[in-house]
Order: sequence, then C-alpha cells, then structure tokens
Amino acid sequence: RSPRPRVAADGPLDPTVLALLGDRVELLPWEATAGPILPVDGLYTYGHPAVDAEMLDRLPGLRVVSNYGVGIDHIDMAAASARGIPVGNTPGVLDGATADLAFALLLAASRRVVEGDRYARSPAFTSYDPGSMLGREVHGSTLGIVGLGRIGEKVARRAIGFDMAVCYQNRNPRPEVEAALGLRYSSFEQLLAESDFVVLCVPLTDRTRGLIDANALGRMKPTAVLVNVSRGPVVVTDDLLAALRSGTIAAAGLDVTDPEPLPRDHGLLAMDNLVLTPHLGSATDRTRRRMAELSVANLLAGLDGLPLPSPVPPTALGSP
Ligand code: 8YV
Repeated sequence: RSPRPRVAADGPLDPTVLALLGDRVELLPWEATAGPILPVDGLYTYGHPAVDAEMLDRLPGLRVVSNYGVGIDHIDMAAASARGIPVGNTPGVLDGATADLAFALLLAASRRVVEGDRYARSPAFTSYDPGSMLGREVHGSTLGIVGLGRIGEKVARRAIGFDMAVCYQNRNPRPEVEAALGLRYSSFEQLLAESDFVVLCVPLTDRTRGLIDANALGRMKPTAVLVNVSRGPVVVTDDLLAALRSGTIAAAGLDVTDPEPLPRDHGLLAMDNLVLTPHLGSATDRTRRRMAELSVANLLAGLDGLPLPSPVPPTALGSP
C-alpha cells in the first residue's frame, strides 16, 4: 500500500488544486473507482460523475468525498452517511460570482446584448433605428427568485440595486431575510404569474427536477424572462424550447442545460431569444481559488480523519 493516500479524481483538475495538493496524495484517474484493483482513500469530484451506493460498496477504504462546487446532486448522501463517509463541498465562496452571472444573463437576455452584438458586427447594421431591438426594462420590474438560499439571497441584493420588486419562493419562508431586504414570499404559482424575471437558484433534488415544465411556463407572463443558474434538469428542455418558439415567454438566459452541453443540432441553439453560457456561474479567478482551497482542505481533513471545514449535512438531499 502506498504511503500517500490515494485519491481518485475526475478531471480536468483546477491547476490551483494540483498546486495545493502537491505530493500529499497520489492522484488516480476516476477509472480507478471501477474495480477493486487499487485501494482508494478519497474521491475528488466536479459536480459529476455519480457517487452512488454501489460505488461506495466497491471502495471499502474510502474516508472522504470532496466536491469542487456546492451542488451535490451527483452524490447519494444517504448512502455516504449510512457508511460514515463525510462529504465536503464549497458553499459560501461562490455565491457572489454566481449571482453576478445570473444578473449578466438577466440583463443580456432582457436587453438583447448578445443579439445586439451580433447585429452591430453584421453588415445589416447600416444606421441607427429607434424602433429596432427594443428589450424588456429591468429597473422597476418584478423579480421572482425560486430558491432563496445563499445564492438566491445575493441575487435579491443585486435586484434591489436595480430598483426591482422582489418576491421569492423557498421550501421554508425566511422572515428575517424578507424583513431585512424587503422581499415578499409568494406561492410558486403566484411568483410565476407576477414576475417579469424568474431566476432559478434551487439545488437539483427529486422535488425540483422538472419544476419548470410546460405548465409552469404557461403560468408566466408572455413578456417574462427565465434565468437558470442552478442545474439543467430543473427545467424541462423541450418545454422551454416550445415556450421560446411560441412566445409563451419572451426570453431565457441559461448557464446550465439538460443535457449539458446541448447536442450541436438542438433547437435551442437556433433561438435568438436565448442567451447561453457554458456553466460559468463560479468561473472567476478569485472564486475558483477559494473553491480550490476549500475543496482541498475538505479532502485533506477527511483523509486525516479530522472534521471537514465545510461538510455537507448528512441529511442533505443528494440523489444521483
Ligand atoms: C462548479 C457548480 O463550476 O458549485 C456548483 O455546484 O455548479 C459550479 O460552481 C461545478 O461544480 C464544477 O463542475
């Protein structure tokens, strides 16, 4: 047995993670989890691939699972807890960056920034036209936040700066945040009906999978803009495509899709009323560094049998 703990990691690894790990662990390719060839002491993941009961049973020496990211929908938390394996993630450090990107998508989709960029570069743009490319006004409108966790709260703060009225939906009302920021708690149906912008900040669980389907989209205003910075499967992709095509809603901004990436010939890729980014929510230099530091600290603590600096509560809803 190697004197250094063995960690099976899904790649590509953040260079900061590699630098912080140095030679403290022996990194194995993820494929090492496939069979009982090598003992594995730790797992290092990136929001995927699945860590399920069957895999955990194949890794009897496993001491920790560390995820570079906050979403743990790929990890069977019940199975990990039942086997006494701590799971770490990186909440807190990426909230601001993800909320910033939600606003980038919101502004880009409503003010047609990407479409405008394409037009301004094209030969079709020959002269200024006051009637062309009118968008949806952001200030003075109503924003509905689905999922008022850490990221949702940051989105609310930004919305207030944009002079928006903010309503939210959460599993449990959050009266203290409501009072501090002047938010309004709404039922899901009410939020969909009255919001000019709906921003999804929920984790992916059995309760949120497919939450935004044809029925939900049909309740939204035809002028509304949907923004998703959570997980792709929270939205039913085909239903969103139909809604964007038929004008059921006006536009969407997506940082995540189902599947991700979308197949090159997918209908969504042809829609001018869609702004798409490749899962960039936490992709800034400073946030990535903090994610690297926290995920490596979780990994090393778990390998040493110490409490993780940022453990996922064993009751959290992860279900690959
Ligand atoms: C990461 C994320 O980029 O934290 C999350 O849940 O989705 C992102 O911050 C992702 O985990 C890396 O794959």
